Amino acid sequence: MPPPEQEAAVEQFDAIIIGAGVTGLYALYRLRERGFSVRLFDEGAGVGGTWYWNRYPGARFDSESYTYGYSFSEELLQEWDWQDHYAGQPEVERYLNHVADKFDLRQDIRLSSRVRSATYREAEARWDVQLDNGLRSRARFLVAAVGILSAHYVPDFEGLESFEGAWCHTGRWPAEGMDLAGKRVGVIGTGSTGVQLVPEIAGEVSALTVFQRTPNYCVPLRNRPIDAQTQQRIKATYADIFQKCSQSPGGFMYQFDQRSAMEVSPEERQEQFERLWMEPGFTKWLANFYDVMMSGPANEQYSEFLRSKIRAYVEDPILAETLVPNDHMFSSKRPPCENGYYEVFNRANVTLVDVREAPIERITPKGIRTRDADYELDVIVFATGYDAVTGALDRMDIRGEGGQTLREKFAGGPRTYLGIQSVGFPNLFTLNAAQPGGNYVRVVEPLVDWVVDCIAHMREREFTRISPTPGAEEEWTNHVLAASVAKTLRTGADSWLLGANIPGKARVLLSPPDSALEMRLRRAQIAESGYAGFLLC
Ligand code: NA7
Repeated sequence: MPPPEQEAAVEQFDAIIIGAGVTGLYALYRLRERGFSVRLFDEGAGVGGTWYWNRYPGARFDSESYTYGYSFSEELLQEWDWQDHYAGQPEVERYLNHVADKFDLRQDIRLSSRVRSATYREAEARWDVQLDNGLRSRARFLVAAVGILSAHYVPDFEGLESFEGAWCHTGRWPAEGMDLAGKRVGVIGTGSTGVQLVPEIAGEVSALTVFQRTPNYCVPLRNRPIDAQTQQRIKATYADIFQKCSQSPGGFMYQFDQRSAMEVSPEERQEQFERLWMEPGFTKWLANFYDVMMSGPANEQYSEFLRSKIRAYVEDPILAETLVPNDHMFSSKRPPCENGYYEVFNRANVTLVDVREAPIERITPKGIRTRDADYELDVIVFATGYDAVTGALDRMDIRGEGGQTLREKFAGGPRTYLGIQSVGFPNLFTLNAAQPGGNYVRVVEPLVDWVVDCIAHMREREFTRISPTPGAEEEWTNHVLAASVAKTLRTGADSWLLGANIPGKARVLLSPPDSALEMRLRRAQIAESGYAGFLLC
């Protein structure tokens, strides 16, 4: 036990939030609105979470800006003019800073404050949170709003420390930028991030080498600025936009075509594929025939349609084949939205290296060595993704009852009830552990509302402790584990969603099979029933 004078220096709050991204900022706003004392810690020097760290050229929404923004304040909706249909990182970061200022959130936020550990003190039913700088605070409730894709992952390539050039991960792109002009640049990774980055820098660098392990089905984003008339229309119809989002499985404003792709004539099917191809964003995915999202012939038809589009972009047919995905089906991963990605490979200064064929063997002082060749580089960019969902929790030392760590508990995949709470870790709300994916703010806003209502309910009843029942956790975890081994599109690709991108990580779905809509309805029922499946005392 620390001496009493040190105890006095420990600040006390009703709730501590970890993370100043879209989830944490909103949780802070809502908790404070209900009269709770709150402190929010974030490692970054600014607010924004994902939208603070991902400053790489080309970082951009794939959700429509006006469907992604917060819905809770009509004043905010009416005063904020989104510039682009799919806002770029600088615009999103400006928006989140505006939110922090408008709602006076900064007074309760401590930036450049990385949480090192959180320990549950059983006798008091409170969490003790310690920062890297040694500062300690305590709160009844701990809200982990750490993001699903925030623990950036750099593969353990031998020799990286010997590299004489500059390198960075896209999720830690320096605020002052990377000096790429006229340089020989290598990009490892062709997920959404690599696909956004590559066309942005191809014209600026002297030579660009793209190291691809798995090609993806990239679809055109077709971003454009929002004109004044459209801006007015958006502002006048926000209620309708959010209503549509709330009724869709993933919080987007699209509805599937209720027809099967296989019921219509081949001509009609092709006409729809071509028409949607010309439309922006995820229409091609989420407003398509419903069975394009399911394993089977409709998905195969659409996957083949997309392969033909890729072939049409790329002049060299052998190169085109390397860019065509053939080991997974469309929709088994969130499709990267591109802006001139495939055309880049027609440029003389761009080389594609297939590292599935010839794997990266090591980083050398001068560049990257694959099985077949040495590539001399001045800069290496790792667009190699994230240790998703559990990674950011694992990087803190979270200890619950009996000293058990969350890292140990989640070693075989998250063991939670509804992704929200875990037995042995009372009063810890893991807002980002295993929630459904989709249009993120639409998914987390109602989740935050639910958690804040639950905390307010506890205050009203003078409860001090909440935890799931072992039975509820077991049932939910088994439900997710069963979905992880079921043969579905989502389990058919080696993606971060299954932990498959991190060597040694358990292959478990990091998001439940249930849609955001189903989860919302389920949570509402649980609250109405007096929090069935949770023990409150
Ligand atoms: P992703 O989608 O996980 O992509 C990471 C990329 O890095 C992907 O192409 C990986 O190939 C590649 N990678 C990872 N490790 C290696 C090694 N060791 N060697 C070669 N290539 C490697 O992350 P993103 O940041 O692009 O996107 C994350 C999400 O952000 C995305 O889903 C959107 O929702 C927004 P692989 O495919 O594993 O073969």
